[in-house]
Amino acid sequence: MMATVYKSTGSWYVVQDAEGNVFNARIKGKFKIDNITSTNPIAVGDVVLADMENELEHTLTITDIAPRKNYITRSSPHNRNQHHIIAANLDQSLLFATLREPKTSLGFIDRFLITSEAYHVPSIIVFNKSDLYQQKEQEQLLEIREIYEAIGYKVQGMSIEKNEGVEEVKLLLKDKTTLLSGHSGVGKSSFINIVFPELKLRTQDVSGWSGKGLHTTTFAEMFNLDFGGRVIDTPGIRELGLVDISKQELSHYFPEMRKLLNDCQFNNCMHINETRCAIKDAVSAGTIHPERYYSYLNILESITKKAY
Ligand SMILES: Nc1nc2c(ncn2[C@@H]2O[C@H](COP(=O)(O)OP(=O)(O)OP(=O)(O)O)[C@@H](O)[C@H]2O)c(=O)[nH]1
Ligand SMILES: [Mg+2]
Ligand SMILES: [Zn+2]
Repeated sequence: MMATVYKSTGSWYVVQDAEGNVFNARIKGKFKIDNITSTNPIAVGDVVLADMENELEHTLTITDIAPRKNYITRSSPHNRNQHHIIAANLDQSLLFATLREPKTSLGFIDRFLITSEAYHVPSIIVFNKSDLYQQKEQEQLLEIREIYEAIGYKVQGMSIEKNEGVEEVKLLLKDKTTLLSGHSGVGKSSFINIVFPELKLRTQDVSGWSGKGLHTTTFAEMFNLDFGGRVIDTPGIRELGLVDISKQELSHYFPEMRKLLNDCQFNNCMHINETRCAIKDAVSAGTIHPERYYSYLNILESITKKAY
């Protein structure tokens, strides 16, 4: 039988068949997938082949995994060779960000967007907790919206607390498999709880937030939407290590740079100090935002370090 993975808690997986029957499943033997070395062989969203192990106990044995349409991994900031597959077979990802409690940096947002571009998963940025934004943050949000919408990313404001923008975000989920991602404490599980009031997932107060150590959600889990589609709650990401992106490739994952790359004088231009560089010209002309170029240089530097 075929089944889809809804949750992984280590050696056991919670899976559903096409009729929505739920089973606990585990792997027998070893299989290697997609030539990637990951800490987890199977992830939420994977489609697997399975045999009945015990009918009374509703357990299955997973025998194989179907080819993935795509997947998103993260590497540990401490061990970049260790990849963890966050989820597979996604239609889109919603990056939850906040400008207060905790503040999401533009650098983090860019790293996330680049990872999604590299894995061909379209992303949308959702700024939650807008009820906490003072004038300063409201102005920041306008500026951020301008930066990202100019590149082609949708930016949506939301306050779960005040129930503003929530319906708009729900509409984005219809008939799609959506990954919710972002730092710990930005409100991913709170959002799921609004969409599925019967679930009552654990969420946690971030007053006196130190930004460290607290992770309320510990395993990724997928839920079926009654209006069509599926949504995946994930544990917060503290720092996003970039996976398998070379220095030469990096600018391809900035959509506003990608379309100019043919105009650089050198086809191996890194857009740092080369002459007749279309990217640097665009930064000077204001068509590429300096913050994005700054992110580009920052990420380039982190890739350089990785090589040693
Ligand atoms: N003021 C305000 N607080 C919110 C809002 N949305 C969520 N929160 C609060 O933020 C805190 C963290 O929310 P969670 O939903 O647990 O965050 P999470 O993203 O799931 O965190 P992890 O599971 O650790 O990744 C909770 O105390 C929520 O009540 C909002 O729109 N405004
Ligand atoms: Mg959570
Ligand atoms: Zn260039």
